[in-house]
Amino acid sequence: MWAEAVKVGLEQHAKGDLKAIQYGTAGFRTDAKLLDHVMYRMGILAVLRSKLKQAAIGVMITASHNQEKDNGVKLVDPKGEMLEQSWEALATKLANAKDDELDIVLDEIAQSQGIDHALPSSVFVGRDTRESSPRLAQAILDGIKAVEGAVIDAGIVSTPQLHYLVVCQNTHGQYGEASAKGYYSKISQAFKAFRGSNPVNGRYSPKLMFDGANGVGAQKMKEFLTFLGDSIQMEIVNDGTQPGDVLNGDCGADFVKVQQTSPKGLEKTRGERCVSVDGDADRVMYFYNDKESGQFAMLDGDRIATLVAEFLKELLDQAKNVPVACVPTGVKHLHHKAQDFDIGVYFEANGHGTIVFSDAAQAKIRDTAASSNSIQAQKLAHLVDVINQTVGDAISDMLLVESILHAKGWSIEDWRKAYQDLPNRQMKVRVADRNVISTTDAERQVVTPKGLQDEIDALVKKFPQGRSFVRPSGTEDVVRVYSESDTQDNADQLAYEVGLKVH
Ligand code: 16G
Ligand code: ZN
Repeated sequence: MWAEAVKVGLEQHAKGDLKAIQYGTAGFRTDAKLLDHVMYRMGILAVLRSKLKQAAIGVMITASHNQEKDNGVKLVDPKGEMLEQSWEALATKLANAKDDELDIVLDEIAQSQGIDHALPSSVFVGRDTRESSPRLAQAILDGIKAVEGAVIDAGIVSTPQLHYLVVCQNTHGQYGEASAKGYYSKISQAFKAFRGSNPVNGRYSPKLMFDGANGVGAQKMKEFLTFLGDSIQMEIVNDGTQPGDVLNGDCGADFVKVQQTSPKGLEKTRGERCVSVDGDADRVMYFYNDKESGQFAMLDGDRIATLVAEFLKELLDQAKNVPVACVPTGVKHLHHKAQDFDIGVYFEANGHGTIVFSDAAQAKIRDTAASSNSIQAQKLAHLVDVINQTVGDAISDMLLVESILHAKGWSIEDWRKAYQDLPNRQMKVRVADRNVISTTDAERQVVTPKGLQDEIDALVKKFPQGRSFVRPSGTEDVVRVYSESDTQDNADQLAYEVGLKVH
């Protein structure tokens, strides 16, 4: 059964004595040199998953905002979701199997999952612009071929484009046409229909500066612009075409968020609305430098979430409060929870997020838009199609924000003035073992070590409007401390004092 898989594995994609690796929050991610055998095996695993689900599966090669020398791989489930958690363990097991025990582990997986080998399969493979990505893509294709799976090579795509392709394929075109052209035309048509013929409105101007992180986002944005016509006037920097351009090097959404400063090429902007995306274009960050003072101001995922939620509330003409829910850190938890609502809006502060509509809500919006003269219903129906509901999508999210700012006639300063954040601080604390800290209540209460939560509570009480949370990171060997208070000094002091307790 697995003779070919073992043979090709041994001869071309051997693991040898490389150390074990884990399927983490966002798939496997490490130095690209260590990933060849992992890719090969994930190609095989994707075929098995496709047979089990009787649907197309996606495999994306990217290390997102990590440095160029890293790479990674994540599997995309049939509805566009991240790989089901129970399979993360299978992926880890397969990736770490000895070369000559590949058949044993594959048998175990196939039998425990009841996979019928006679069934057909289909796997979409996409990759970002990293130098290592074509070679790693080939390893995945070799894996798929070794178990006679069927592959659709999507080439260079953004992560959200790959999710979109998988969903379109599995819904037989109901979500859109499963091609790059299908993606661009669906979103751009909805964007133009929502906006109407006048690109200017009030203090909103269609001029926008775009930082492509020297990655796939820049390439895809350029393709997108040919569909958007003059509804947007964009200047792209960090497009990866200039000598010395480095993926995520002093640019991109993560750089802007973490450094709280403008990326390379946009430092000298004054007042212009600027946007940064990350290395696989699933995160977006807005910012500007003040016209007069040049002071940097950022509008992150929190700002996008509130902008969108408020606007949807207005469109729906509901005076009621918007219910809020909390989940542990990580996109997969957010996406899942958002699906409990008719309309679920979620964004991480880092700029990853989207809006999901239930089937019933979607049907109602479309019916009302078609059967009544309600301009609001028609606007909402267009907006639904601007959104890539399958996963956080930097470019689709950007067009959503642009739509709302245009509708409100807002400049980026108007947006920032919508509310004032409490001063806050995020801090990393290095500890011997981050797992001694465990939490509950969506990571807002510490359970162990015993007594730590009481100490945090006591400190928080000393600070006006104080709040502080502590949790182990899911991606680094550190503990994260968050604090807020009435002034920046107080927020910093609170974080510092809580940090001391964590040590
Ligand atoms: C990963 C997650 C992100 C989460 C972050 C938390 C995906 C695609 N990304 O980047 O959602 O916010 O990890 O990392 O799932 P932390 O626990 O180290 O703060
Ligand atoms: Zn990313």
